[in-house]
Amino acid sequence: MAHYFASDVHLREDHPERDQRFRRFVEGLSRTDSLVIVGDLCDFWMGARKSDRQLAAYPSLRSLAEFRRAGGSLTILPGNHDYWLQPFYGNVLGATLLPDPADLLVEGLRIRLAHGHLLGARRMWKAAMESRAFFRAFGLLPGPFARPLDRVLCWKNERGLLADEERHLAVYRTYAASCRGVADLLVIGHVHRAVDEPGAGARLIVLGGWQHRSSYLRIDESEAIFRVIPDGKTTAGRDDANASSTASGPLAESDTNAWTTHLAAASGSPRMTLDDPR
Ligand SMILES: [Mn+2]
Repeated sequence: MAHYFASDVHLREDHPERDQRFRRFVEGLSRTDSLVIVGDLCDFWMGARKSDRQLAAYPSLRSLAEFRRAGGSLTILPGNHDYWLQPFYGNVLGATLLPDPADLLVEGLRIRLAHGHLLGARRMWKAAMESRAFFRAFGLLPGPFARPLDRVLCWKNERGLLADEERHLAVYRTYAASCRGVADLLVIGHVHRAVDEPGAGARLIVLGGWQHRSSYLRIDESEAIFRVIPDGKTTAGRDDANASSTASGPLAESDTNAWTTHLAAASGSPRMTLDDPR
């Protein structure tokens, strides 16, 4: 059995490739595994504008429900995009819901989980968009009004992306340092860049978005591995330098471009206490 952590899949109907990538990952899990999703599984666009029934029929969400029904452990810590989907996650997918932040003990590793948007780096206008009223109102807007609004929000996100990521990462690093002695790993989302930094306090793992690749943390009784698997065959930079095709886990067979980090050595020997997150 193994424990998996992923975040920021941002499922939405106009990006079926994310659905395919994530479904392949979920279908590769075994029924004895556990999966923890650290927020923003569904994008705001899809979450606000679909009924529970429509969401339940969406392929990768259906595969999550099947994984759960087969005996898999599914835990969701909601993010800023899917905070209002908690009833759907709990009642329809059968997920256990976690508050933000949450602490887990997994194979002896103390893990602090947070989505990341509540740590102090987000802009005021984004905080206002996290209200239930905005979620409801966006869900009721007719398509011809909602689509341009969605495009403006995406454009605004893209335009300031680097600065926004750096601002959040600076806050994450400070927070990771403050977790010294309390957590071995700070596992976080929201920022879509995949990051692994040993740091001075808890080791900082930003799980990374699934917009253009797959990434997840896998912990079993012998090791913890952070895997980032770019889409397609062509990648540049450090992804190739750390290429590995030997790691196990979902998506492992075709992902010769993956980079992996073995955390166990850097975090000291994990104490072998098993504490299932459920
Ligand atoms: Mn987010």
